[in-house]
Amino acid sequence: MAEPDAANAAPHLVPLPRSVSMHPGELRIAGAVELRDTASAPDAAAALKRTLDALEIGVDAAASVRIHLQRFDDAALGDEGYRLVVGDHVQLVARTDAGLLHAVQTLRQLLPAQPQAELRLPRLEIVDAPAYRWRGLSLDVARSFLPVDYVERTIDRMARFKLNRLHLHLTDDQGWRIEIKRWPKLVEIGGASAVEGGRSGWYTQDELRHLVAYAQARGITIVPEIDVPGHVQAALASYNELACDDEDNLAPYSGLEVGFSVLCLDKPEVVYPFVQQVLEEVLAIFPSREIHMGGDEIKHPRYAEFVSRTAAMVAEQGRTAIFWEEGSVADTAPDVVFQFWNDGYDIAAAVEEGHPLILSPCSYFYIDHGNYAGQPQTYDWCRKEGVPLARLYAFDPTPFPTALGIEAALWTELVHTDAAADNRLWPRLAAAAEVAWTPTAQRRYADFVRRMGALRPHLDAMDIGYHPEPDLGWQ
Ligand code: TNX
Repeated sequence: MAEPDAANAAPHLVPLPRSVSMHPGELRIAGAVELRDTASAPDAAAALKRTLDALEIGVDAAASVRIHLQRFDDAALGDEGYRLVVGDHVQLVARTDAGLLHAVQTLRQLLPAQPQAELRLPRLEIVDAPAYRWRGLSLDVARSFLPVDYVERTIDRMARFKLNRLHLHLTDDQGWRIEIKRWPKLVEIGGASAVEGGRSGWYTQDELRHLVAYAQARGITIVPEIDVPGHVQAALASYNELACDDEDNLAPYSGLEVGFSVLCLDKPEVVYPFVQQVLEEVLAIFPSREIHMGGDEIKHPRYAEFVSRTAAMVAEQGRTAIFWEEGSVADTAPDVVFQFWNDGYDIAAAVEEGHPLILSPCSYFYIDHGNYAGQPQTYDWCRKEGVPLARLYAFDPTPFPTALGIEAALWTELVHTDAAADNRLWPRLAAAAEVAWTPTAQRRYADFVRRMGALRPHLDAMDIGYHPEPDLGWQ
């Protein structure tokens, strides 16, 4: 039994909240709770209901413990911040539904992973808000397809750690995964290929709309990527006229090489209407303000012109383009976002011009690299020792003044099953979430190890096939 006036030990939460004040005693919940004010925050209310269902806690207006979801316009909380108080009742306060969703996720981590006859919550007050507004995962569904149910599960798991952007790399040389009604062969032909040993397949527009809504209800924006003008062999194999006329290699591709295919930039009358029409259908599915247009790993005299025109096309539709860092050689409006991925790339000029950055330096965030040196079926081109948990956690975004945040990337040339994806993603994605949420000055790896180690039953309850990380005592 807890001493009645002893303060509680700090709880195991990832990402680490901005401030936690422990109070003496516990709040006990047996059987049911009363819910208040759920109309003002429908997504958070639904997330709370899912949490209660998972723990077999009923909702009963006569229950002695009340959980109160409250929208309150406290500017200090920002767009995603929240306050959580456990006293005689539980109070969750935020300005937005998104903030309340995060409060629910914190409450979820305070509760046990599995149902228990009596639940105990430490009395405390948490005030929390993220350091960065972009806390992302990029999933390559093009090299090897990931089915809808796996994407759903990944969304649920991301939400648990307050990640808020899922970037889907929908097209590449080895596959085209998004139905485009005006260009049906993109999926008929381009959706039928995959990297050697990988999965083929594609999403219908209805499936993608479903995923957008599913993610949105969990506080996550899906950011689509159509990778142009390179990485397009699947598109060229589907519509040969997108290639230059002297191009003889137009077969579907299942190899590992990058940087060989390109839309024929000398046929602007073919290429730009294609990009425009694809973009129109993409925008009708994805409400995300930012739309990723790729632009990586291609050398062509008309590359910069292509990036400028594509960025303008996206802007005309009221959205903002993202390109991989190479796009920064082009002349673009200062709000165009670049995704930094080669640790050594000179991005300084773009930063100087005020371009926002998404930080994915490969030696920290390319989690197709091993959890440990030499892990089978992992790349090591960026860092031969792989990207161990401690390495990823040590990343410091603060030297990048225009950073929106960070994004971990799972490329799937060598990741062909849900189980392999789980193994590469977890627990490293939880560390990425903390890098993006918690200011660097507040983070300590040893403390993360203690908290994350204690959350293992939560990962088990979510059925995550995580890497048994020795640093966390999980071997
Ligand atoms: C680099 S990151 C790539 C991808 C590969 C990845 C493998 C980037 C913009 N291009 O095409 O899948 O490395 O680690």
